[in-house]
Amino acid sequence: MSAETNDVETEARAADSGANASAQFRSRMAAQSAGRVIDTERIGRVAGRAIAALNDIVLEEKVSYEEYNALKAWLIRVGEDGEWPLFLDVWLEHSVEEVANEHREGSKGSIEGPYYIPDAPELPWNGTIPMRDDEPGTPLVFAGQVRAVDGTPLPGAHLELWHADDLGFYSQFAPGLPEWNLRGTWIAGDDGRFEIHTLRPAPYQIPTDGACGQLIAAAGWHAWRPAHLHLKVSAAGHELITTQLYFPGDPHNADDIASAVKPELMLDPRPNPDAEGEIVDYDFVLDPEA
Ligand code: MBD
Ligand code: FE
Repeated sequence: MSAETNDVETEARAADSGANASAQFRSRMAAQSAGRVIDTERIGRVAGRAIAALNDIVLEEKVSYEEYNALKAWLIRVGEDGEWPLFLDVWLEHSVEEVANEHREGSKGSIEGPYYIPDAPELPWNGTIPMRDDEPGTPLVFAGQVRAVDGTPLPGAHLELWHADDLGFYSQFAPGLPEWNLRGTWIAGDDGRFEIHTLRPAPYQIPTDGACGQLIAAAGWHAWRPAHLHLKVSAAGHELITTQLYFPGDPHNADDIASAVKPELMLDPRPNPDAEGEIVDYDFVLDPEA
């Protein structure tokens, strides 16, 4: 472990991480929103229901002017800290994911969260994730096969993996980490098989020094997500799945702040008989493209 590198990493500030997440989101949105048609009826109904729900809470809870002004100040700070992506992904995305994936017969999905970066370096089916020479953590071999719902292997499937390091930080969202640290894209072999060489991620605490952390402290909640791997798995003619995988025994599997754990997403690692660290099998099943 390099003490020097990690000292820098732990100086991560909520507002810097938030600014990066907001900028990333904006650039990806710009590409998607060209030519989008505004559905006035739909927006009127959904936005109207959201506003009505908030008004009901004010009336039922008899919210005071003091509380209303505290809310206003807090919302302003969410924007200043760049934490709208974090706030929405932690407290709302899980329901959007549920709706988006309810038709699927294949693998279960989970939320993307604020820290995905497209176009991570491509690796062969059995490649090692980009990491520092002295990257701390337990080696993890993550092996499996990508198949269609009818069982046909999907050669050349892409598996994008990104995860936190042993201190719980993501590259490009904390200082001092190489650009693509613990981010990669594996290309499955002719049989749809992959063998990813990485490290076990640490549990992740969302930034405590920003607006979201302020809410968590004021509400008496905790800021933890259980340790997780983020994945996007895709193959030609099939629907891309965005998901996360978890590790048994994590203290926050049952109370993830982002409500993104599902029983089907639990890994079952065992000691690796051939090398230091752990090995785990997990297969992905992709639905056909609509
Ligand atoms: C994360 O790492 C994450 O995965 C989510 C969903 C929210 C905040 C941080
Ligand atoms: Fe994450």
